[in-house]
Amino acid sequence: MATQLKNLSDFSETDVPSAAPYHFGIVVAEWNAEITNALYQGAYESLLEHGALIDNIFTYSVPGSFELIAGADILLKNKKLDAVICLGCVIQGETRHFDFICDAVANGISNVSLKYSKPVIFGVLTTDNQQQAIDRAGGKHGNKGVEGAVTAIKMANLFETLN
Ligand code: DLZ
Repeated sequence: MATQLKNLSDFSETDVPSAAPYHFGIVVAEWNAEITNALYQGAYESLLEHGALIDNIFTYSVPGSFELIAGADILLKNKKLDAVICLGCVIQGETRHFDFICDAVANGISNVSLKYSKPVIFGVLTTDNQQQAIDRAGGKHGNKGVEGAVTAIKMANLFETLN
């Protein structure tokens, strides 16, 4: 259960509630599949580690990170979920495509979250190059998929507590 904090010392980054009661959606972008598969593995295993049930995790793939928005929207419209984790990887290219996609995905995901009043997690790597992405998909800087799963569990728990 999420508890109301009285002072900062009550807070611990390592406290993760049990994921057992919750239903999760995971939407994974196919672009940069090597990276997004690693994010997905991290997120999925982390949900299970924290007690989520296999039958309560619903995974779908979409073509690119831009489609994560519609993917999350469709999932929340059609399934009873407590949180959706969006996983993607956008790598800087030579055009402004990068900026448009990153802005659209960040705004779109937060709009879907507010529309359904459910946590929709931004597990999208936005990097200058492939190596930076590898470093954050199970490499030396951790795995953004794991971070996304832990965030989803914490937020599902918070929404449950406050609703
Ligand atoms: C078109 C495009 C480009 C150039 N780069 C990426 C990327 O680095 N990561 C990603 O997830 N998707 C990319 N896309 C695809 C767009 O997200 C989207 O799928 C297309 O623009 C079609 O809507």
